[in-house]
Amino acid sequence: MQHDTMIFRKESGVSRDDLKATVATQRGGDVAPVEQTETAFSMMDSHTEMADFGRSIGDAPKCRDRIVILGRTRAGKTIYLATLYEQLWQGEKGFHLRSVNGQTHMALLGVVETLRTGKWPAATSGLRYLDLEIVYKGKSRPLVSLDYPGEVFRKAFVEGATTPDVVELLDHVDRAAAVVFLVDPKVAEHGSISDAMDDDFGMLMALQRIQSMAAGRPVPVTFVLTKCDLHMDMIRAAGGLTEFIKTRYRQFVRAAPDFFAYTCSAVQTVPGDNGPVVRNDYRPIRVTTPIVYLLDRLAQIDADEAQRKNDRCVRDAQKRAIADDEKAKRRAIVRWTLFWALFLSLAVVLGMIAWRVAGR
Ligand SMILES: Nc1nc2c(ncn2[C@@H]2O[C@H](COP(=O)(O)OP(=O)(O)O)[C@@H](O)[C@H]2O)c(=O)[nH]1
Ligand SMILES: [Mg+2]
Repeated sequence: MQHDTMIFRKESGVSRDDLKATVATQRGGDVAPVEQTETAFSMMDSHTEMADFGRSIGDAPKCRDRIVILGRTRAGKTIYLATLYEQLWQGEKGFHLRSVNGQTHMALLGVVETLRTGKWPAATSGLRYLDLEIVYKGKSRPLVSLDYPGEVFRKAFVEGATTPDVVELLDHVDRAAAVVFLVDPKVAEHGSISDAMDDDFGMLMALQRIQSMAAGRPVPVTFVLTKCDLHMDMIRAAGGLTEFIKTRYRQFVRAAPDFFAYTCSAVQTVPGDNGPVVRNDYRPIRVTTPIVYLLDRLAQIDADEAQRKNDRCVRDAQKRAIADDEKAKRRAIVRWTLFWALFLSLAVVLGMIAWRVAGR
């Protein structure tokens, strides 16, 4: 199976008419950059308004500490996370995944066990958190997925509802230090128009909210097309991954500053009487890649921030040293002035006394 990866990167400092998106198509580690021109800014102003609309609920700043996995219902979130868990549960030293609570462990293990018997797990209903902690290069970060039905996304970002499920989804989104968008590409190709638009629009809204609430700190994003054991031919027929994403998720591509996109397949399937069934010897393909990318970006962002903080401290210390120096100089001038004033006064007094004594 051929899997593709690509990086969309809009170069900063370009004019409105000349916004460029550099698309690198990566196959087996070789990166061949391809230039493409986008006219993205015409959409931006109305997007900002829409983001503000999404921001009206619970807009106090939250601690951005986690990698958040977002996707509409049936996007493949649960199976993606379960296979990620399976792969990293016994991970190498310094790179592994653990559940924060027993429910998450049981839920994911249950999914893996079902998949290993060649069956699909039952769909999750209602809102449900999967709370994990990922350890990478010795540092741990929360990794959280929220399972939610598609209509909650719609209520949150299209209708602007304030129901508890919406508040919970927005709270989840607002805690993102980094985001994995999981998308089933078949929805864009063969799903209903409203589902396809909801996918694109919903992701755009979530992205806009994340960007508008991030207070200048970059929030790295990956865009993952799931179930590609089945969908690679469809993606190739559309002109490849780059073309597929550019043409099927236009709003998202225009709004995202840069993102890493790739195909993945958590499991592989064989045809069955009632649709594809899981091969019990499945091998998760590219499930760790987006997470590693995000963790590396976050480490870089943290390092840059620490460097900036350090530079600020050095600058402040220098400023303080200069101010102290100035103060010391001023004090010395005052001291010497007083000394000479006293000395001269004393000399005058002594002179006068000597003159009087001499005059008697
Ligand atoms: N062929 C294939 N189908 C998948 C894969 N991942 C998920 N699916 C299908 O998508 C359905 C929904 O997956 P699920 O993880 O429950 O989606 P969620 O609602 O986003 O959590 C599953 O029941 C499978 O039929 C995959 O890697 N390959
Ligand atoms: Mg689920």
